[in-house]
Amino acid sequence: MQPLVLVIGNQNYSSWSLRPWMLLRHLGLEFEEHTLTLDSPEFRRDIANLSPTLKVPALHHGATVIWDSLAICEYVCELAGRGLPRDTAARAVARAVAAEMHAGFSALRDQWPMNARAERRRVATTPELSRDVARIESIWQDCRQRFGAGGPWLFGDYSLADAMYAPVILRFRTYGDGFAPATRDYMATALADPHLQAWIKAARAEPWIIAAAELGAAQATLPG
Ligand SMILES: N[C@@H](CCC(=O)N[C@@H](CS)C(=O)NCC(=O)O)C(=O)O
Repeated sequence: MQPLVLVIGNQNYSSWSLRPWMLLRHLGLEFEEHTLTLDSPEFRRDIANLSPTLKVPALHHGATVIWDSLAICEYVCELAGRGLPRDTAARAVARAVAAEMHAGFSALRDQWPMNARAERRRVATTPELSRDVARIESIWQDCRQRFGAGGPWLFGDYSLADAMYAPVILRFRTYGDGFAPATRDYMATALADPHLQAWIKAARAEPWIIAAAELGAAQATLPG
């Protein structure tokens, strides 16, 4: 197979980059990372040659370039022959929840920007943000209950749907509180995942700060 090269942004902030990166790692497909620092002269210089939308992520596979996180996730599932549930109904629901993430949750995306290394941040809650969080909790609970019997992920085995929600796990960890038990269980599974841990470690090692994505006052750690 021709080598796969995934063009990504900063691991601390680039939520769209995290999704295909997680799926490639879980599918065991070897790939090279090409990192462009968001909001930098290097990004502006190089992106036009790497992605037609001038955004990351983009996957290069020989002469084929696939832009957009969801399209890349679908493509790598095809390459690997797995990554989506085998059952037709479960597969359709996995695609629906992935598409819902891709197209929606704008309050969550704006108000809780991904900041992989940050913990215990608190920002003011709005009704729109609360609605997004509640909807995501209900999606996760529904998928786990109806389709998750075969393993710890949304559809049992790790799938494209888990990859699409990986940045939400990090957002919930950074800003959230008071989640339902089912949410906490799924977050614990996702946060213990060695691939997500590797991403967080890489994010912590990055020197770049994007002020616009540094929201919320850090809460003091309580003694004891
Ligand atoms: N719908 C696209 C969104 C991609 C996107 O917005 N990427 C951001 C980084 S997470 C980006 O490249 N921003 C750089 C810019 O807009 O200059 C996808 O799913 O891949």
